[in-house]
Parts: sequence; C-alpha cells; structure tokens
Amino acid sequence: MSEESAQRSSEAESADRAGMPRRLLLRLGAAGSAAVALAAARNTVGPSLAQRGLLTPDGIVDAASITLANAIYTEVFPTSPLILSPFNDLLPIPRAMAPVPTSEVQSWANPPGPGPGQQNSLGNERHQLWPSTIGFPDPIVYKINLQVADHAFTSSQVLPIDSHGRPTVSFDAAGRTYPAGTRRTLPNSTIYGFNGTFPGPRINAEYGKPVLVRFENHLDENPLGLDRQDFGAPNWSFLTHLHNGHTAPESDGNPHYSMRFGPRLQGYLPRMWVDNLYLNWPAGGDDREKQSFFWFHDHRMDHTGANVYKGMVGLYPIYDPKNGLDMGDERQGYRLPGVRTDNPNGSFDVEYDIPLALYDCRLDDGVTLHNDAHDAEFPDAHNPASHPEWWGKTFFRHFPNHGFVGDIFTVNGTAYPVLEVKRRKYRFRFLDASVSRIYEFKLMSSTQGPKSAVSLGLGGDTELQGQFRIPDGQQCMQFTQIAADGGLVPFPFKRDSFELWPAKRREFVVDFTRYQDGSPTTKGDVIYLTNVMKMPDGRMWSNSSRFSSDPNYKVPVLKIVIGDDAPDDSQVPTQLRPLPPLPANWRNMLDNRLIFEVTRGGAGGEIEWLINGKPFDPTTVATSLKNPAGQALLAQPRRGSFNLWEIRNGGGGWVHPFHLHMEEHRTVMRNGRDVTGGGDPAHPDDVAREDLAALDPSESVIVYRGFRDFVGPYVAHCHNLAHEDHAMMFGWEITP
Ligand SMILES: [Cu+2]
Repeated sequence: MSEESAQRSSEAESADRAGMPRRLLLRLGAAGSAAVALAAARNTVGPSLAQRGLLTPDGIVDAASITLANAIYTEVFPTSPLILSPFNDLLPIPRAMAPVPTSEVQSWANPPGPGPGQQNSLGNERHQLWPSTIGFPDPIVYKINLQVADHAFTSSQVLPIDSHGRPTVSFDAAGRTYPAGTRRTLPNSTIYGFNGTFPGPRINAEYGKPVLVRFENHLDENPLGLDRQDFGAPNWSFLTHLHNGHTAPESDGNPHYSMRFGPRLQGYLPRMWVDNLYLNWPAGGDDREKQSFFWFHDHRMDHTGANVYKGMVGLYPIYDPKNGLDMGDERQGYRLPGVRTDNPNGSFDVEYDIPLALYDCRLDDGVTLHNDAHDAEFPDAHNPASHPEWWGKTFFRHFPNHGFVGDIFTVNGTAYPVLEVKRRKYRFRFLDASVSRIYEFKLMSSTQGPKSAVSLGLGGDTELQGQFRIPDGQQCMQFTQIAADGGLVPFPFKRDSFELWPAKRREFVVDFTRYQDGSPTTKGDVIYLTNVMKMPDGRMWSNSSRFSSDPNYKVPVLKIVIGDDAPDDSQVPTQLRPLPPLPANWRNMLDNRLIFEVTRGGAGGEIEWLINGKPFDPTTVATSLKNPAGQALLAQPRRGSFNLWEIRNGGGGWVHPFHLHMEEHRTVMRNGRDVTGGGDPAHPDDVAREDLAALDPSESVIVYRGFRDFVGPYVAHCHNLAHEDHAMMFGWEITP
C-alpha cells in the first residue's frame, strides 16, 4: 500500500467510527458492533484477494476463488547459500537499554502522563491504570523507534548452492551474475527493527518498577536507501505486543483493540507514536503470578509474521527484587545464577544470565519465484517474479498454507555463533522468535565437530535445513529447567532435551563444570547446543524425540567453549515459585467452560485458518462452541472472574502453538485427562504457568485462568504466525 492509500484507508477507518467514543463501543459489545464488523471484515479479510477479484460482494471467497487462490501460492523456497566458516562469530549478548533521563522526558513536546489523550499521538486514549493508582512510582521511560536498517547474519563467506547441495550461480544488486563455485560475501538484509537492530533492545525490568516505552514509527524514513523488498506491513505500520505482559488493552498491542480504538487501524502508521505502559505488576497483585521473561514483538494485523521476520523482536527479562528472590544476584533469594551490576544510567546488567532468541531464515537465491496472495500489496516488486537483485537477503513468503521455515538457524541474530563460558553455572533464557519453526534442543559433545550436510552427501530441502550436522554428537549434559512461559516453576526439574515452540520461553540452569556422567569439564572443551527436531515445513515436525526420532538429524546451532574457572555463588534451589491456587471445585466449572476449536478452513487464502469455523473478526468477540451445559457463550468474561477455557486442535495433522494474551493459565486437563497432579509426559510444562498451549495434532487442553485488573479487548491466536496472519485469531473482552 502506498503512503497515500494508507492515509486514505486511515481516513476511511476514522470516518466509519466517527462519533463513536470508546465507552459507547464498549457498551455496544458484540451485537451492536455487528454492522461495523461486516464492513471491517471486508477491509481486513483480504485486500489483495479483493484486488484480484477473488472476493464475492458478501465477503465470502467462492469456490472458483478458492481454486484461483490455491493456484497463486508457490510453496517453493530458495536454498540459502552455505555458510563456509560457521561458529566463528561471537554470540551477541544484548546489554540493558538505557532509560531516557527524566529531565529529557520533561522536555518532550508531549511527555507521557495519565491525562486524557496522553497515551498516543492521535490524542484519543488515556492509560487505564496509571501506576500511582496501585501505589507504584511513576514509570521508567524508554524510547524505541521503529527504523529501517540493515543487518548481517554472518561475517562468513558463503558458497551459493542449489537444493541438491550443488554449487550454483549467484547475483548481486548491480545486475552481475557470478558463475557456480564463486565464494561470496553476503549483502546485508533489510530489517524493520526496534531502534534499527535485530534483535532489538533488551529492557531489564523489575517487578514494582513500571516501565513506559514510547514506540515511535520512523519506517517512512530510509536514510540508507535500502531496498524494502516485498514483505513487512505494506503501509509500514506497527503494533507492539509485550508477550505476555499483564497489560491494559491500550498498551497491549493487539488488533482487537487497535481496529476499534487508538489508531483504528491494523497498527500505528509512520510518524505516529504510542506509549505502552508496562506496570510490572503481577495479575491480581499476587506474587505467585510473577513471570520472568517477556519479549516484545510486532502484532500488526495480517502482517505480524512478516514484521517479526523483518526484525521486530525485543527482549524483556523481568526480575523480582522482593526479598531479593530473583533480582539477578546469586548471593540472595533463590540464588539463581547471575551477578548484577547497577549502571549509572539507571539500568542494570546481569552476568551469567543470557537470553537466547532463536530465529530461522532463508536467503534469496535470485531464481526462486516470488508469488503469493499478497503480491498486489507490493506493486513495486512486480511479482510474480524472481529477484536476482535481492540475492543473499532474507526471503519471505506469506504462505498461508504450510507456514514458513528457514534453513539457516540464528541465535540472537547471528547464524551459528560461538559463546565462551566460564567453568560455572549459567542461566539461559530461551525464546523461539521464529515464524513457524519448533525446535528440540540437546547439549552434545562431538569429537569430529560440525560437518556441512552437503559434505555428508545430503540433499533436498528438508535435509539441508540447518546446514550443519554433528554426525558423532552425543548428549553430554542435562538442562535444569527453572522457568516456563509463565515464570519460575515450583520445582526445578532435569531434562535431557526440551521442545521450544514459537513464542515459548523456557529457562534453564546449565552447570559447565561437569558432564552428566560426573566427570569434570576442562578448559577448551566444546559443547554444542543442538537441534534434533526435523521440521520440513510449518505443518509439524517429521522427526523428534517424541515421534520417530531421526538419530542423524543433529544440527548444532550454538558452539559453547569452556573457558576459565570463575567464582560461583549460585545454587540450584529445591523450590522456586509456588503456583497460584487452583480452586478445589474446579471440576464443577467444566460444564460451563468456553470451547474454541482451531481448524484449517476450506476457503484458503487470507482466511485459511479458522476458530470455531470463523476467520478473525477484529471488531467483535468470539462465541464458544456449545458447552456441556448447552450454552454457546460469548468470550466476554467479567473483570475479576476466573474460568476454564478449552482449546481444541481440530486435527488435519497440524500442530498449533496457541497463545492467550494477558494472564498466564494453568493446564488442568489434556485430552480429557486430569493433569493437575502431574503433567502428560509429552508435555512436562503442563505443571507450570503458561501463556501458550502446545497442541499436538488433535489434542485438546482445558486451561484455568483469570481475567483481572483491566477491562477491554484482547485476543487469543495461534502463534504460528502464518496461521495468525491468515485469520486463526479471536477477540475476547473483559467487561466491568
Ligand atoms: Cu496454528
């Protein structure tokens, strides 16, 4: 969409809702906004399909359209060039971002504050709950600009290869062609990044100390004159969600909110800003609801996957200073690994406490056709076409069918990095920031070291995914899990491997002084963080430890080198954070539960993925399937209530990482079995608080959760971002 047409649609959106103030809309609820819903659905279900004449006047894709829509997908991906010197670039470890000094904030033309119109640049919102209301100090202020920038995934030279692993031709932006066998240096990829970096800034937060981030859109500026290619929200809008902060709707960055309030668009356009207020306050003020690792990422409707893949990822570990329990100081509280340094600028850093954000990508080979249902939104690309001028830069297809998996695996923005550790314990905070890929990690040693899959005679897209193997890799250490999505678990537990689904966080302590057989490590020893899950496409894995493991699929993603001894005051505690109470009579709530079934629809295209048979409608709340009590309830809980929600995977051989915003849940039943006394062995984290339900094919979970402290619109959705962007999402709302 051009800037001009973005402006036009912005005006149209505003006109649609002119004179309809927020409170009125809230009161109108689902029934009253039905008319608005229909109009909005036409705008949001699929502009590109509409432009191609594939939408019928009533907004339903007809049978002929389905055939056409299916015909316009190209599910062929390029093979990325082979990285020739992996495991040489150092793992980037983001330092804590500096807050904006108070004096500077006060000099802003529109400083943050609790008053009417102070929450965004449109002047139409206020913060629902300013920190003083709950006895908290004013927020620490950060400023993050959305920027066009460039990023290098590796400093290594590369060898262009085809899907059989054979050397092939390559290209450059100047129109030159290089013969097969020519080693190349990669061009930087264009990113849309928080402050222009990937991953974006890291904010080290603390409970009791609210944070306000002013996100400001500068994506209309392109100072380096970079090629924007054909993905990323076409109108350059953004919508930032702190996953899974206990946050008021206006700061939550979700499209059920943004289409109705605030920007009244899928996201905030260039030159707009929004103040997201993160109270760093646990749900219900209950310490047992405290979490430990958030991330902030784009949530712009219809282009979340593209925007996240284009770089909109930031890290937000949250510490708990109360009684020194988890404040980044291993000498007190739970004594988890971490040595804290308070910086003069008000931030703090914690050594031995390292976030690891996993992200897979593909680089353009210059010959693969760019072709999908979104092409009309990027007219400058003249798709369907191949783009030799983009050779070596990130390749993305919106791909409503199978999702999107890359063949280069990166950690903290660097492909196949190396980390030197001291001989002591570390805390690792894992995050899957990938569009669709699920990982399963083990810690392995290897005498022979990594070999390229090509050099082992392997070929074909699936076998080349990950590029490298450690054929003689053997598990040598265990992980001690200390946290899941929802924060510290009640008791640490050991794991030989763990799965990491999109948007999931898992935290582990790893002791680098000893191997699992008890023998000591020595300086210079090498350990590989190794992915053993083979996932050929976004549907699901073909091989993992749980299902037909492939002993040959051992892809090293991070090389860890043992260094010198270092003091270690940390301990692995026997107990961590207790779970919030589950009412003894929770089974009595089963009949009245809300039921949401995620399925693959028959319509394809923009509305391929459905919940309870419907594509996402941002203007209204979803309706539950009929529950055992015979009711089809609206997803409209009252503030302060608790309920059971069932999420069903409607089958078809797909897995779905299903995410519910705003409060952590606890799984009470999986596949009809009570798991409160101990999880399903396949899902050991069911005993933890989570915000993401991992659903194997045809599985169902029933979760218990609360709806506290705020009112207004939220969403729940599949976090396979290709599914989310093609309508597998629903709106829900907390009413006063
Ligand atoms: Cu899904």
